[in-house]
Amino acid sequence: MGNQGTIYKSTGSWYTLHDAQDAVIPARLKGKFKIEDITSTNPIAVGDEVDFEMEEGESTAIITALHPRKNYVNRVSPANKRLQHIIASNLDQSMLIATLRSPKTSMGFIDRFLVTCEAYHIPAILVFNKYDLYKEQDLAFFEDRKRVYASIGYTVLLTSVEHTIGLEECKQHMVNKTTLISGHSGVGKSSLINAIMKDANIKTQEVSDWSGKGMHTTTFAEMYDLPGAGRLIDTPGMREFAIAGIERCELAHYFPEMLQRMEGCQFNDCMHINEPGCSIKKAVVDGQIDEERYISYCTILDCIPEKEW
Ligand SMILES: Nc1nc2c(ncn2[C@@H]2O[C@H](COP(=O)(O)OP(=O)(O)OP(=O)(O)O)[C@@H](O)[C@H]2O)c(=O)[nH]1
Ligand SMILES: [Mg+2]
Ligand SMILES: [Zn+2]
Repeated sequence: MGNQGTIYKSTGSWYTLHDAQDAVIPARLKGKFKIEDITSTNPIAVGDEVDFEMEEGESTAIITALHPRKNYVNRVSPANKRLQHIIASNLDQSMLIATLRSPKTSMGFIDRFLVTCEAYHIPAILVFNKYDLYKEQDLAFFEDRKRVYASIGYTVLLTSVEHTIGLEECKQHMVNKTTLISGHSGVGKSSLINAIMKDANIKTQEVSDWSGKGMHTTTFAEMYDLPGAGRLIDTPGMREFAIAGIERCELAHYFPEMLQRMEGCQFNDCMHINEPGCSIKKAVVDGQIDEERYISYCTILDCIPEKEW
């Protein structure tokens, strides 16, 4: 008889799963495990629900089946551009940790992240961390971007893990949800999770165990239970966020402010670049669509190859 579990960590060939009683069990795949999605580099990802069997006479398990995923976030594999790497699955929302100082996150990166979240119907929250390092012009920039992204419908938060600013509000957005934490290396993803777990009186031993290992560079995605209900998934910092599996004609659907207006375009197949009667371009000129967001659209579009027939 099989058992059910949830994957909390994946380190290549070994996984850590939590069973229904919350026991932590190291697990791996059998050679013959059926991989349904051969275009991904990892058959099992953090957040996956699986069936497993204990290995005879061992305290380790064999994963025997993968339950259907509610959703997942992936990216082009850095090792092989034809393959995708699944970052995590069964998410309620995705939180991008960005910074305006040390290091600086580009708005293009933020928009590529948001497009991917839209494509997978995963609500996204933007968190600007390291507030304590921001100069006056950074704050003005933040306020301007907050206005733009909030008008599109995204939640935008300002935090300083270092100075404990904005963490309560951040935490409120995490309650009862499985949240993927993403962003460049060094923006404070692990620090944020650590601060939020500590505030909630997680045993200090568990916290220090974990920070000793991955505080500066998290190397594998790992999920943590929030006290009460909810889960946070820490991920390794990513340098780039290349768009995987989105077609040129779909792209505008993943810019909510464009989706909302594209019915007004004269042509059904308008790409919103140089077609006449384009309501998107008009909205950019009229200041209803942010010019930087429109530039992001054009830049991403340029990177998606034309479909081969
Ligand atoms: N000044 C300042 N430093 C911060 C803040 N938050 C985190 N840091 C520092 O930023 C550095 C990187 O933090 P991490 O939490 O390891 O960053 P990460 O995003 O998990 O990085 P990777 O695991 O490499 O992806 C650490 O030295 C933190 O102390 C903040 O709000 N302000
Ligand atoms: Mg980290
Ligand atoms: Zn158009």
